[in-house]
Amino acid sequence: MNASSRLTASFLLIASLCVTGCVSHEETVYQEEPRVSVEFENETAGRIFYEALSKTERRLDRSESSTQINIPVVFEHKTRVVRGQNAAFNAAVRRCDTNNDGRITEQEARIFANQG
Ligand SMILES: [Ca+2]
Repeated sequence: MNASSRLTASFLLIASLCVTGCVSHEETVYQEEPRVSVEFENETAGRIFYEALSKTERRLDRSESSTQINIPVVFEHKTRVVRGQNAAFNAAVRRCDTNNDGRITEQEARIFANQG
């Protein structure tokens, strides 16, 4: 095989990879984390917090991120990360418990609920 034939063979190999869809890989990763422990000042604080959390979850459906790596022509890799409900709960607690004392007061819950 001479140099010209090798070049032609390489070109045909790359072209056939492109025509057949190249190398593609797609994966979904589910991430769950333990719930942080938190206490509420009173029942009203808990109710306001959980109502606001449930509105947020309905609006966002589920936390999800996506990463896509493409090396043109030859390789494609997609990763989709789906975060579990505990992650949404923990993020809400971090936002709501503004002084980070592990206790959500009625005032903190009302502020969190009004942030939407
Ligand atoms: Ca607090």
